[in-house]
Amino acid sequence: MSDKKWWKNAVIYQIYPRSFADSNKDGIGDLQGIISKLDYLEDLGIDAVWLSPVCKSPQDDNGYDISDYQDIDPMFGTLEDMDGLIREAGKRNIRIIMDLVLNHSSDEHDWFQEAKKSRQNPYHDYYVWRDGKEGNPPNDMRAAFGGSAWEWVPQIEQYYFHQFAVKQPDLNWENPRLRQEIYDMINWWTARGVGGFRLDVIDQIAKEPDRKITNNGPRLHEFLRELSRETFQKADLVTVGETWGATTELAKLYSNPDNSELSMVFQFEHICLDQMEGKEKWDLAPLPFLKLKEVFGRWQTELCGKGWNSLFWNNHDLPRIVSRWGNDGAYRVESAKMLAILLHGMQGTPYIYQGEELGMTNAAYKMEEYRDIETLNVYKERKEKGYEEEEILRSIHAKSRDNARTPMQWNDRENAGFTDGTPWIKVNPNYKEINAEKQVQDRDSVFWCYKELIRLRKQYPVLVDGDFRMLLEEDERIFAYIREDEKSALLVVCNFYDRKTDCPLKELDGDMRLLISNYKETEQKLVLRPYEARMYIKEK
Ligand code: TEU
Ligand code: CA
Repeated sequence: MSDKKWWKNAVIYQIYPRSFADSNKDGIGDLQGIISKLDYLEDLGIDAVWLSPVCKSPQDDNGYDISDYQDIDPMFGTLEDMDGLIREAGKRNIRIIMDLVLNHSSDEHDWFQEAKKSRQNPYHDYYVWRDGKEGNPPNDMRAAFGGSAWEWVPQIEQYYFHQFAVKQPDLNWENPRLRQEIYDMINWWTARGVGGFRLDVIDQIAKEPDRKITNNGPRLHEFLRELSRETFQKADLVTVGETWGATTELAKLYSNPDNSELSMVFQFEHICLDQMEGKEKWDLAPLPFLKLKEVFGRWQTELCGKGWNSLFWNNHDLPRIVSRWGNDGAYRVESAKMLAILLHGMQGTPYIYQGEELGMTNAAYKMEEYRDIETLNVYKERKEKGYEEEEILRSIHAKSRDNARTPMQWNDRENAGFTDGTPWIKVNPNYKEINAEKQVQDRDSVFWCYKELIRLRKQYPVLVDGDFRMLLEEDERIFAYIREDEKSALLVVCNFYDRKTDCPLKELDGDMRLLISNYKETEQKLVLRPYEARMYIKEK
């Protein structure tokens, strides 16, 4: 391998704790629930688990609103449970990656409770305050979850800034005391044995609201370098930043191999393709397939040797990939495997979001069955704007974050084996057909395809180090590429659609050995059946 970073051939599994496994019948997943499923994760073969936030929180945004960074929310368990999880995972060579929400806290955090008492309070400057303009907010900036980004606090006659919900006031990174408190907190978690961190909306910390700058503010990389120096660089951690505003140029800074900032970032260029240009994710548009290939190809080639990619289709904010760009009807299994093979052949660290390894699907619920703050707000907002009910629901069915948040489907018993109580959100009714128990026993399942892909990544260094070349760039149905190092060439060829298609690939010669595919036998090498995907290797 090019260098010894453990996370370069790692596969990371994301857990959304409240929807994973419930141990105490309150209908909400928890840390003991996760511990009880570690054998399943070990069997799958993953190296690390990224836990969405489990710190103390009023749960206005499901834990992305933290009121105490150094305690566990009682809903999930205790600090002892967390230590137990780190220890038990460690026995299975699985590291625990925590979610750091550093752009904002909850308004119930002690810092904010103090900050809003008076302008002279020592914590006041931990947040971003401005005076109003003649009873109006300082400007017209909007929050991500709807409404103004400014909230008035009558006691001190000032507005505070929030890029997300009203209960998520933005932290002021300009303040060195705040930064130091954050570093101390991170080092405290590292000392407890945490293996890494995912950094929530990290490119928004250097905001300058007076100039309407949210992400990529002028001081961003200065802050990141200081953060990294004071914390991450002191240990062998993996760090991944969530950066909606990343370009390949910026990603090379974030993931510079000199380790001055982060290990890698999540970039969202491919994720934003199926929406109307310049509009919101709710404004649906078909996926431009050639553009998808162009985006992946560009990230693969531009970061090669100069940075590091993360590879993902899903997370707790995104719809299920098999429903989104695959086919969750007749070809659910084939298309889920195709999307897995397509992604896991590339360079970078793959992330698997809970249930993705089962081909779990979106859930088209009735409005009263949704729980997510963003979904509830967009419904209200679009109703007020006069959108038709049907159109709003179509967007929500396609893009609601709750698509990813329905309970993990463990078996075909009540509530999919997720809880013996009443689940906090409805279980997807297809759990009798789609569940872990069934798939673990079935070698042809989506689960086994993921398991095999993880194993291959450990076995073939070309998957980690090989450079990337896109093939058939102009083909309207086939996604094909080659990865190459001194010793071998690895070929991935996928039919992205539900119609049989000819495959004019000259690279597909006799010396290629099939490593994995989603159909039992290859009938004709140069014809791809619906969603057919194959990965070949050729030793030089
Ligand atoms: O998400 C960042 C973010 O920008 C989201 O609002 C995203 O745009 C939206 O979910 C897509 O529809 C992170 C977390 O992943 C998300 O769960 C949190 O709600 C958000 O930050 C605030 O902490
Ligand atoms: Ca519980």
